[in-house]
Amino acid sequence: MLTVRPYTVAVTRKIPDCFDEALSQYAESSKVSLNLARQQHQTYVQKLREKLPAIELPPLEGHPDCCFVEDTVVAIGNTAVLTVPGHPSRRGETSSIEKILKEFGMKVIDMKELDELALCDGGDVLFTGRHVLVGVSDRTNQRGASILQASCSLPVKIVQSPVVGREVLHLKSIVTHLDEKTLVLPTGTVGDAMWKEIEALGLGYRVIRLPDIDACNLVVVNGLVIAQGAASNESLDILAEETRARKMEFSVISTSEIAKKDGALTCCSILLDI
Ligand code: CIR
Repeated sequence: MLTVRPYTVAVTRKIPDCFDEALSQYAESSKVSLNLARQQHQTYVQKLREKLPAIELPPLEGHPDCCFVEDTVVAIGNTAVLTVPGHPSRRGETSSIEKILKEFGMKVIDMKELDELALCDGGDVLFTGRHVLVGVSDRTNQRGASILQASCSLPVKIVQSPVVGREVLHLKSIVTHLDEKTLVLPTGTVGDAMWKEIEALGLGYRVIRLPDIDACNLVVVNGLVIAQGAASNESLDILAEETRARKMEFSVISTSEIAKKDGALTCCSILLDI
């Protein structure tokens, strides 16, 4: 069994005081408990720390979505493409991320300097270890995907799906990977539509279909698979079995407050293999 290669450090950002003003297009609107959101975020960071060092950047007040650091960069190996997030309110989040990536000695490519019309949220970019799958969505356009194709050392495959940007926010809201050969998608029409697109690329992925979409956004870090507590028991049982079969660890954490702002698990960290 292949395994994704080890990550060496994670970058996270603490939740700002203004978090209740973060964007929310897909979740049912309800007021966020800032305290609980911070507790849940802290649990997430601690969970990552079981497997690698995790840096916690201070919150960017005035940027309610700043804890969703995944959207600001696509980093593979020593190269990082700083994105232009698809939603205008999020564009001020990238410069402090650029700073830390440069401190790590990474080669940073600034998307906006290559094409001022390019857009990309990291949540639309799935790095499986073998490929980079990019979902074109409301937040990521073809021009952004083309820059990734020109910048990444691995094959970058574009997934045109009618469901991303309509039924779900990002590609990774609906599909992530368990290992280099296995993707995780929901059952039902939304998952069917996405799987049809990916299968048509002929990349040789197997698929695990889970009964609910909340279970399909997994963080897989150095042998640990983290799932969202909002997932159904049926999905969690399948994941527990699949991770056991791969000799991986499996953990479930609650991120209910983060989900109120359309945040999944992957969005709260940048995983670097530098
Ligand atoms: C947004 O709409 O941009 C944020 N409220 C949520 C971003 C979640 N990002 C992610 O899953 N990669």
